[in-house]
Amino acid sequence: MKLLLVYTITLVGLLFGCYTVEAQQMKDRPNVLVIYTDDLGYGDLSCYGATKLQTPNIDKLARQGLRFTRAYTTSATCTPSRYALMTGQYPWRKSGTGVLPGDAALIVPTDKTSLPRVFKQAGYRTGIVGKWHLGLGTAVAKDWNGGIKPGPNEVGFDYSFIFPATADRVPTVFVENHRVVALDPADPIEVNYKEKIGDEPTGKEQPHLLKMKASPNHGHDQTIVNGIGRIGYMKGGKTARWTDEEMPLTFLLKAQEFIGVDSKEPFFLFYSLTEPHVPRMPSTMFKGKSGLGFRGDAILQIDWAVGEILKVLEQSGKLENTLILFSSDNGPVLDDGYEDGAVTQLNGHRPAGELRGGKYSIFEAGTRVPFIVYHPKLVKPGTSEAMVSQVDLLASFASFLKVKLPAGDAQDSQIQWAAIIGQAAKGRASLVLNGASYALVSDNWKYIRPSNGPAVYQLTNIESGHSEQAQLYDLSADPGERVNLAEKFPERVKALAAELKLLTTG
Ligand code: NG6
Ligand code: CA
Repeated sequence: MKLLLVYTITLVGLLFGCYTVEAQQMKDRPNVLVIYTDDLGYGDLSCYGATKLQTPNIDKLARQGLRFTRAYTTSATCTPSRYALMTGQYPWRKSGTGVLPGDAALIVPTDKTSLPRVFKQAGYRTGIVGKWHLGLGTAVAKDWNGGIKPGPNEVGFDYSFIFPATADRVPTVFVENHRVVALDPADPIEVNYKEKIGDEPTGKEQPHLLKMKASPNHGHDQTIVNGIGRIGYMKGGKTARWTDEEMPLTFLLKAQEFIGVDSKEPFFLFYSLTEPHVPRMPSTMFKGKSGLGFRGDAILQIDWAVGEILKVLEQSGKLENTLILFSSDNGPVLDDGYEDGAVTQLNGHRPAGELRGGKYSIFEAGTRVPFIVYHPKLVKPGTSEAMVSQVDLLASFASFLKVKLPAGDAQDSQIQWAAIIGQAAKGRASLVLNGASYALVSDNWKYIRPSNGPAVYQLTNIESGHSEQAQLYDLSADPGERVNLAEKFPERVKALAAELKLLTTG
């Protein structure tokens, strides 16, 4: 009898103990805020060495958090990088993951684990505010005037306030949980990427109506919205169209609202800024502020928005338990379609820092991006040289939150949680990169597969990395990829080429 009592007490004690540990962990789950910029380069922030502009708010995150020097996106453009971030899968495994037009169908599977679903499974309130660019609906032809789905809400976001593609592509409207915001049903929207629809002016036909000139040959000369020529044609939806100068402020307010909600659950917010992607049309208070043209102004605007977000986190008492991750979807570009002063007023600013190439490129500047992780308790402040990729976030957060991934989901996502919070100095052993060509980074070595194409993209004036010769760089001694060591180390080239082939065909 006595023994039974002891057993019972022990059992209850154990159960209670477990429960309290569990409850404690649940209570302590951090909010997670991913701040994801569009085309921000490795050298674009003062905490990454920029001297021609100052980004004090982001620098503060870097100072109090962990700043990575070898963090990568999977790709040198937006859609594939975002696809990898959302799915934990290399984008080149699936066709149709290149830069999407504004009317594309959703490319993220709705029946697999996604980054927001990891958080949902761990009991989080999930939201996305900002750029999407992963397609909407099941087909290109769709009705923009009803419920537009599937989209972010169908892949794991409880709340979404997005624009469909890029700021330079139609339709230039916000979509909040399936519906175009402020749409007048009497003025329905139509979108077409093949031919002109409606009788609204285009940049090509009536360039005198433009408030910002399009660069020749890029193609930003179709429907004019807010004085800016876009890629693609649209008609209708006049009341719903955004004003570029206001758009980032709208996103900021929506992000702040989401963060500020008083709820028992922690939040996961993917705050996906449009800056400094084209068209750069910062709000009036930032125009001319950087002295570097609208691109520099747009970067100051990002920094300001980060400061405003930090204020709301502080005011709502959430800052001390929020993990903030700041990064970018691909490298920098100056002329990406508009004459906005990015080239003419560069003033010695180096958007890629010491790295070679830029957006679209297989050289480092295409995919190596700013990456800062901040949490006052969880993250050890400092600088990390660990190699991490955004494709790893899914599995890393899943492991931290003890969410089990079904076999086959997020196949390329590695658990790099220890590196991400600064507990491990080493991250990935190797990583596949995709831009103009494919590359394999293995420890400090980078092998670029031979490929055909222009060495310099004429439109953007960016070194692509295309070469018919194999390229091998020692990134520790030569991060700027100046000295091709392929001839010196043929065996290494052979081994890396074989490994890359295996990875990309296996
Ligand atoms: C390119 C556009 C460029 C930009 C990019 C997408 C041309 C010539 N250029 O095709 O302006 O919109 O797509 O950028 O059309 S990304 O960051 O979303 O990948
Ligand atoms: Ca981008």
